[in-house]
Amino acid sequence: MGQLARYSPWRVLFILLAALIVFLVFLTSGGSTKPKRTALELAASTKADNSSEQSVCLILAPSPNLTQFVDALPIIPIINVSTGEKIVMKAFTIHQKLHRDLPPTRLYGFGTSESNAQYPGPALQATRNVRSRIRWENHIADEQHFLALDKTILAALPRRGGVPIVTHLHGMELEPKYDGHPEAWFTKYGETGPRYVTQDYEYLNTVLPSMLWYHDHSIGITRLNLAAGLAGPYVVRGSKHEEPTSLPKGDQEIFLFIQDKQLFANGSINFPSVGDDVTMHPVWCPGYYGDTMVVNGKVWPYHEVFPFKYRLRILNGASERFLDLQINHGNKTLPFHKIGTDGGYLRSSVRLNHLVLSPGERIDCVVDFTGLKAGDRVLLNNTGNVAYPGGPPLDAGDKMRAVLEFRIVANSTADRSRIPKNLSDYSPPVVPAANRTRFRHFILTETINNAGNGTELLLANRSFQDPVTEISHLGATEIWQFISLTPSVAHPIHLHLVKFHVLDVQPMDTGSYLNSTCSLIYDYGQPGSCFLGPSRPPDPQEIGWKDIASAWPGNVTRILVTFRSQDGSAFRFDPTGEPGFLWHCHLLSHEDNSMMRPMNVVY
Ligand SMILES: [Cu+2]
Repeated sequence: MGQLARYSPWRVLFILLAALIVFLVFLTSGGSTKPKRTALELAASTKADNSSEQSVCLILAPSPNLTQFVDALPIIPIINVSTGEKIVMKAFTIHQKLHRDLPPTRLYGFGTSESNAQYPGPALQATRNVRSRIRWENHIADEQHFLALDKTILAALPRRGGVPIVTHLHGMELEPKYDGHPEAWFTKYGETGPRYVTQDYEYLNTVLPSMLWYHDHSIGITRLNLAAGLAGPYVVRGSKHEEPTSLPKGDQEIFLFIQDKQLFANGSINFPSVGDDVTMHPVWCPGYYGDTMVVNGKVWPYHEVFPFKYRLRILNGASERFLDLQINHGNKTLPFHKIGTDGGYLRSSVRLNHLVLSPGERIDCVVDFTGLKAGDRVLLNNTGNVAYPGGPPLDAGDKMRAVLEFRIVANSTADRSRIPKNLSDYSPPVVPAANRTRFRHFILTETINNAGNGTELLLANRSFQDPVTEISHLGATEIWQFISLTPSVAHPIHLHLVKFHVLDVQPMDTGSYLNSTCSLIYDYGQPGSCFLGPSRPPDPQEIGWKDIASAWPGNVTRILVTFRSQDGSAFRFDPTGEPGFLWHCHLLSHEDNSMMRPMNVVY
């Protein structure tokens, strides 16, 4: 009690109550093993140097001990959205079995009807430069969200009940009224957010061939709606002149939608319902790290493959968990051949032994199982630290080290696919002269309370409600510099409307910067400079067109963005209208409170 004596009786009462709730939840979850000190708790205890108090947020009751690789990987069904017909995508409450030994889990899912609504939603397949029309409908009848809301953060709170949703097509160039603005939400009961314009969206699919994804973006509850399942892949296909035709296709092209979840024994989702600082935010937590890996809606599935090449289009749909992926066959590592990014193909493939994928990020890669024998098992593994990159590593026996098992089955035919030498005419960006470039810089910070717990996250000390400061001219080229002052977590920064490139990353002395005893206007090596070393170019994982890039802690990360269509032409629509666009951190708990800013473009 010595530590607790520093706090008011109410705070002591709360901590005891929270501990009791955690204990009761653990008992009712059917857990039979003693909860051990997990990497999550270690992350919590290392988070605050000035406090021995643990984060309540990160101590969730462990999920039931589910056997890995007993369910087949679901293949996400594809819906063609470039037929000329309007597609209606409907959100419903669904109950879906995530694992052989779990009762069905209550989720929200998308489909064209209640009977085919699923988590994740179907893969929407568009043809480049052919318009898609999608009407997004909300059929979720719940009086309120089944996951706990925090009413102290700016959030969609309908007065007449219901669950607000609004769908953002992440990576698409489009008119703002079709962008899924966080305040353009709507409920089943006809109530709409203050920036609602329409729910009949049009996508011109002018971006280069690539995998995008659609997901909910409702203000203050995005983390809840994504944990509940409102997301799915969206792929833009090019003509045969725009895409290599020899790559693995058909059954040899697989969408992998990865999320971590924490589950109760009754199948339901275990999501934080008590915040670290209840006086400020009774429910909101700065992060959610589940202890169970879910791929395409199944817990640790397996997938049978031939000894052929496979194209994996991987999407990290997690709230906060970065993935550091490897493919292992016994002691051997199979390389990933990276062929594309969030924003399309590279010029030629890059061989990588591991892949880091932030929440919101996608990778297009080929893995070659040639030479493996029937019966061989190959694992898609994860070594990403909890709180990436500065958090503690996963324990040797942590089940989160595995994602998916590939099982080799025999096939007497030949694999006709190949990775062509030349994938596209992609070339790295040319940096214009400084006098033709606008520079913007942003500090990325987390507000910490006396107990060392985060209470909000900010971009340039501004929140979502502050007036628009990022107003860019159409056609302008800008360099955005992210000065990340948070100690351990990278913030994956996503810009709506545009694609960009990572220019470079440069280490800096955040302590001296915060004390104003150095400056970033001096180059590395000059007296008074905050820089601790020269800048490094984007590494092989960061090259290529991006719509999301990690701002690394203790570094200045620079991106180059031009406010025109990805193919270099002017936008074929008016991007200047209401309700405008956004840029934000894609860690969903950060985005929800309040690491998101409006962004407008003007003529
Ligand atoms: Cu963040």
